[in-house]
Amino acid sequence: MAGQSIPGTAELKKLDTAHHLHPFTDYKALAGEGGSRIIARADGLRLWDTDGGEMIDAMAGLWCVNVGYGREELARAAYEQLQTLPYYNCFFKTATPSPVQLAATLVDLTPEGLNHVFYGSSGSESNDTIVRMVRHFWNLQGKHRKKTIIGRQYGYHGSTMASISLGGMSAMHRQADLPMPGFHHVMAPYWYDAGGDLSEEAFAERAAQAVEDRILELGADTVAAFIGEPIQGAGGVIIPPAGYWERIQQICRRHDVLLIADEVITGFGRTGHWFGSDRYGIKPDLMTLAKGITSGYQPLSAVMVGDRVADTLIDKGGEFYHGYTYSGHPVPCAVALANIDLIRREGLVERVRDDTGPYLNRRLHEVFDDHPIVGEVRSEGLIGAIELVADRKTRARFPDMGSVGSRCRDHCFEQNLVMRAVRDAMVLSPALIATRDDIDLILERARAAIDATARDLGRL
Ligand code: PXG
Repeated sequence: MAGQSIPGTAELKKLDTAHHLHPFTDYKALAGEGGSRIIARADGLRLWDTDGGEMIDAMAGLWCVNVGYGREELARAAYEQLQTLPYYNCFFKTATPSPVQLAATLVDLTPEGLNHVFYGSSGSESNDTIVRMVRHFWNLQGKHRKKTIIGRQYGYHGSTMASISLGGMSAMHRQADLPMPGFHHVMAPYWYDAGGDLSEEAFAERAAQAVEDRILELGADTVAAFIGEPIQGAGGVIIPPAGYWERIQQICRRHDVLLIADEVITGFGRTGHWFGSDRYGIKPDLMTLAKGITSGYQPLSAVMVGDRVADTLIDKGGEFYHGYTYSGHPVPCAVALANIDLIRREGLVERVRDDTGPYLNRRLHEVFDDHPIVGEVRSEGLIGAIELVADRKTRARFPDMGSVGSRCRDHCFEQNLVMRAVRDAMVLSPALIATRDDIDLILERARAAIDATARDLGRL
């Protein structure tokens, strides 16, 4: 903060509590606990708060800092772009170099058939863009009844009115009187939770069939699109059973329903592939990118638009009345280019696929398979979850779902480990630069936190 002195921790906490409404926060409860932890500095996987406390970040910020903190190359890219051209827009027949270069790079990187890019500054914005595009597309096709979008329970697509509607978070719906008309939700492919005795194959069939059943119930002539995260992140790292995405694609094709892959978390190497769509063989019509596109160093998002939608939009659409002041902002686009370059040069995607991803999976099993309150561990690449349950055999949950998870998250902080709880699942998604030693340290601390939670419950 050049030219300004930074207040001390106590003063910062006081000002924060007095004036700052945080996202997804119970304000009274936070004030009661003495206010926020203030993070001042970060490097690699490490965070330091203003009291000098050091933590290991097993969440890569909010699932986004893929290349880790403190990367000089990204800071330099932003600085140089800020000096050359801090802002110009892409409205009114203009462009700047970095969004153009980035568009070509993204087209190259993403699955075949996605040849156009529309920029935003957040995943939520880009999912709003998708809703606009889908409606415009079907109108241009003369199919004015094709309007409904189907999402899934526990799906998370953002926090604007349209993106909440796409998502399946019931608490968000209740608070905002959503979803809007024309948004429906079906079951998540959450095998551990809803699979009962079904085999993986049979459960994949059942979860995919729920989509087709809903399409038939609504009438295929009214269903515009299906949206899903290849792996559901904020919903609790729900990894789909084998065969699920294949079936979903068959169903979408059969009923001429557009397929939207929300890759905000699964993009840019998280699963050990550039995109979750590569991992599961998904060929989406539209794809949402954000977070890892800049490793969180700058706000940026993008919609990758498949040829079918893009061709219609371009050939028949006339002017598309949609865009944001910062669509294609040169600074985040320059940072994204540097970020992608870094991921490529350091071979981070291959490293996650061949080494650290499989290592995380093996160690999760070694550390937790015998634990009295762990029902399941699961991971894919460097995204994973540890399910805390009352009964390992019956998979019975603890009463008051979420309370054990939040207790465990507090124990993680006591261990200087940042891990997030989703209901009673502890989730992790460390930076892709994590080494085997980092993974060992994360799991050692996670084990200590889960042990402490089990002791609180009289289970250890
Ligand atoms: N899609 C997916 C799959 C996401 O995970 C968004 C869209 C929205 O992106 P923006 O940039 O508008 O936030 C997300 C965001 C959490 C958490 O606590 C997850 C997200 C955001 C904030 C918190 O898990 N995911």
